[in-house]
Amino acid sequence: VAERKWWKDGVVYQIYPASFKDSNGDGVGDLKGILSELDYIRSIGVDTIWICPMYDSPQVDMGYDVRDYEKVYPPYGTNEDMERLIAETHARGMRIVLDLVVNHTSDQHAWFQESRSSKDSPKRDWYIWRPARYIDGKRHPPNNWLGNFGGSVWQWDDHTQEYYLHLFCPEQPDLNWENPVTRHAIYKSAMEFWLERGVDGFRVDTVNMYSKGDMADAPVTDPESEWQFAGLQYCNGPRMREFLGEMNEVLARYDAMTVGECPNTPDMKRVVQYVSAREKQLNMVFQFDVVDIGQGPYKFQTTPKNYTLPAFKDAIARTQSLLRLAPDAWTTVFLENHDQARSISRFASDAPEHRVASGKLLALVMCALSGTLFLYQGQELGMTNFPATWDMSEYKDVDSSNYYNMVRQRTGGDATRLAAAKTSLQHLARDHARVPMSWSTARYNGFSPADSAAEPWMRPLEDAAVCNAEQQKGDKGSVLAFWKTMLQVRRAHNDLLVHGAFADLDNQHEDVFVFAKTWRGKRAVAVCNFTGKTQKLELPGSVGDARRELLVSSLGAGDEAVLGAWEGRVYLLS
Ligand code: TEU
Repeated sequence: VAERKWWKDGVVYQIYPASFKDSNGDGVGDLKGILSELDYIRSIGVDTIWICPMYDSPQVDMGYDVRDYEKVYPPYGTNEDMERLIAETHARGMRIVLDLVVNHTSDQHAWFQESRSSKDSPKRDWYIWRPARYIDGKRHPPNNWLGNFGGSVWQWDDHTQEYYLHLFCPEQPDLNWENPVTRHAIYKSAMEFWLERGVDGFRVDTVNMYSKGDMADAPVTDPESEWQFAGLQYCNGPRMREFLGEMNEVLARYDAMTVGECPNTPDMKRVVQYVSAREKQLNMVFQFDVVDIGQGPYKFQTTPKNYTLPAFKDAIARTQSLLRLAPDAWTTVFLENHDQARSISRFASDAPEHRVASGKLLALVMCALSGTLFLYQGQELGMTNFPATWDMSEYKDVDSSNYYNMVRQRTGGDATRLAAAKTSLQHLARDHARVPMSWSTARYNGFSPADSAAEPWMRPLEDAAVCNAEQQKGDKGSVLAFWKTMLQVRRAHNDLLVHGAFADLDNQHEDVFVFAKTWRGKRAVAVCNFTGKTQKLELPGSVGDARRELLVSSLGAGDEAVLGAWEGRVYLLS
């Protein structure tokens, strides 16, 4: 039997510091802002907070480019503010985890500055430097890999006449995990420094990219481009097990929890190796199955129509299957984070008449699934993507602008192709998760003080009148109120809902998601209408014949035989 751990039954609330709450009116969220809302966070019913990178950074990729692991980014506050946040979180009986970003640093990090200073620098080998390939006398990078933000993963350095590797922006050079001295410096500076100050664990960024294998050319899948998708090569390389085992020894000394980000891993056996307790690697991972639905091989090369409910069910079934594949493995439940568009807009309906029901339906689905649950700021309010009417200047993310510029370049500025690119961004861009939280109907939606010196760094949504925290706190029919209800239901039926076995009961149904949860003798069934029309309640034979008792409905009392638009229900069976 699997061991019970706090983080298994936990519910984690993810905070994006720049966009959560601005206490001092500079237009950027900060640690004091987070402190001021800890009671709000706790009132939702979560027990752990995860803070996205708050480290000193030039912010080329919103803090995922760390200049100094041991220092807080000054606009967010000071190290003292951070220590206070840790203490105040603990004082409320909650835990706090940080983002661990150690696949790469900023190019401004002292380590990289030294590394690039000369080929003889003692830190040269802390990053991944390679000579050029010359073909017909012309200089080429060492391989054809496509970066996560477009373009080559190699950047030419004039000063020392070599290329360095960067799987993300050129300003995010990859650390060389092959070097044991580098690894130990990482553990000390990025991990132990904060573990000593009391943090309870880490969300581990791009954790499966540390070991890059032989770095051979990737197969050509995009003949239009010089750079080819290589995610299956630079993820899950041959030394991952060894690196994570070593990292785990540090974490174990502090009994720290880990959740690793695990893209490009279709092989479930590989996932099991990361999260099975006896392997001593990570506690759990974020698989990308659900959030990648409907995306093209190159993320934005897709249309909003690519999504189907059976694909959503399959993706959920895959992540839920971890509990069945290994009794000591664990999984996660999430539909949003700072890299994803809003779930109501992607998986349900953000039309004004369906938005609240959609938000509640997704809350019900998530709370009925097994694994550690992750809730992203604003999701508890039913925040949606920003509207199509906003123009390109409102997109601040490097991922979005690089894609748009690439399309412009490739098509010579073709208006139709550019319009399609913008439609895709409207559907999938990371920016939608990064707009300021809607706290109230005050100026700037209460994100910044009304008399702020500066405008918020991203444009606040215009719909705060229908969606803000202050109003929802007092409204029993709100998405927020339903999240609170569902988290209570989840806790009250912890075995069944958090630890139970999942079964998709009607995989091909295009409109309704019916799934069962079982734990020892207990059984529940969730039935969820993923359309804006009513549906006859139909339960498959195995559960249809059982005696059922309504545990919760996302719409409240209605006609038992008919599911309302975007309604979800959970029944207990006996
Ligand atoms: O994301 C890594 C990742 O694999 C992606 O989901 C990435 O955002 C996507 O490929 C872009 O289209 C992590 C962080 O969550 C992300 O915010 C950072 O930008 C990235 O690592 C680099 O540190």
